[in-house]
Amino acid sequence: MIRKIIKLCLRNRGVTELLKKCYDEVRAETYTSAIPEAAPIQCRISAFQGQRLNLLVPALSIQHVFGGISTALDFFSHLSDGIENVRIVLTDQQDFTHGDNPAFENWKIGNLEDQDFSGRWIIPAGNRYGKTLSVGKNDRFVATAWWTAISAGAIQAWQLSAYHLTSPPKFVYLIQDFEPCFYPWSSRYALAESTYHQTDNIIAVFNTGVLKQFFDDEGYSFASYYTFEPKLNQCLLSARPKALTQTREQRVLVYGRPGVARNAFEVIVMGLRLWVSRHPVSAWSFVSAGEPHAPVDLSHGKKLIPLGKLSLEEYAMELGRCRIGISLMISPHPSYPPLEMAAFGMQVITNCYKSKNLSLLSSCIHSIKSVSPDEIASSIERLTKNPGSTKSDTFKIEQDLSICFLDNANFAGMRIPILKQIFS
Ligand code: TRH
Repeated sequence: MIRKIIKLCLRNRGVTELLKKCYDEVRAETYTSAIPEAAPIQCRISAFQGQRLNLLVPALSIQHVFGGISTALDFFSHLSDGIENVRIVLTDQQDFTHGDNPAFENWKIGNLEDQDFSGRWIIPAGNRYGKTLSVGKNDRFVATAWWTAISAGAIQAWQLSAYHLTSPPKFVYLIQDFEPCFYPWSSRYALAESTYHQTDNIIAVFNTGVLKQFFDDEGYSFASYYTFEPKLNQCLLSARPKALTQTREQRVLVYGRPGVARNAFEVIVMGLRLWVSRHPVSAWSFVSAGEPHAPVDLSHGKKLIPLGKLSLEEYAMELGRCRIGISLMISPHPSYPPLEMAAFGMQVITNCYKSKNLSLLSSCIHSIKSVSPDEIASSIERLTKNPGSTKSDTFKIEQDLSICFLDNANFAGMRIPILKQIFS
């Protein structure tokens, strides 16, 4: 069909002009002046007097839960431990059922318009136009992404005025990446960056010291902050012993998310193609996990086979089966997959970014300094020549990664001080 249209256009200038006009008109009509995710959450007075902790998170359905949301939920579950009244407000999701994430089957699902009840509630707020959230004097908020921080700031200002408080309540801001860089220079870039200013009434919680270091180096300052180091997902930790009984294959696992720009899928594919062109005959196979995509031709009969988003159990089995992993993250945050691959004894290719250098954490991690197809192909070259043992040296991995990744104490010590700060 597209080929037919192109042929028609090439033959007939008038058609080209007509199509161009249509295109410009459609574009003009679809230009938007709104950033929907940053639409304010309007509040209404609540008679609810008790202390209540609220998590503002974009989504909760299992297909949206990767490292970022999973960590936010884990952090919130630690912070809210022992607190009777808790809400999870879904800022981007319009509907939620227990089937969307069975881990929350004991929570009640409400609506923005509902009156207040005690207990644990999930409130989808993706469709909030003309609706209000009931907010009491003692509601406190945890933001988890830049647009949720904008909402938390607006709610804070509303509480100050609606309840005639003498100072604004503080909110917790879980910072898991330098989010302006998720966009080109743009409104979203500017809005995301704006959340790192005027931080007097914010308690920042940084996912990793290396990310905090990046903020310091860039000149941002937070009056009150905490940092924690990532830990291995509980489900992966449980699946690890069984996964490590497998014999490793000549198989490369790519963290493949073509839809997430910072995972640099295209460069990985270019690197794989380059390596295959240098080794047209080999026994290595290539799989990609993270997001569904079409199989990618690597030439010489090799393909990058997509496995899609695996369940954590299936992902664990791949981690125990493949020898080499490639997982890029063009940001100051380490991201979880390179650490997970190393924790399962794979040889991992990832990238440095400013002061981030994961090679310092484990001898299994090989961080490339410049992200180019040649660097990737050369790293694969080195690792295929010396791919390590077919069994994982569990003791060595544990020694390498225990401090940062395999222990469970990452939120210890911050719960009580944070609760004191926000509820004082
Ligand atoms: O949420 P993420 O996309 O990434 C973010 C980024 O690093 C972000 O910038 C940072 O803010 C935040 O994490 C902390 O998730 P990430 O790090 O890519 O981790 C992916 C998780 O998804 C990993 O813990 C395991 C899981 N996973 C699956 O469930 N199935 C799969 O098939 C794969 C490959 C991973």
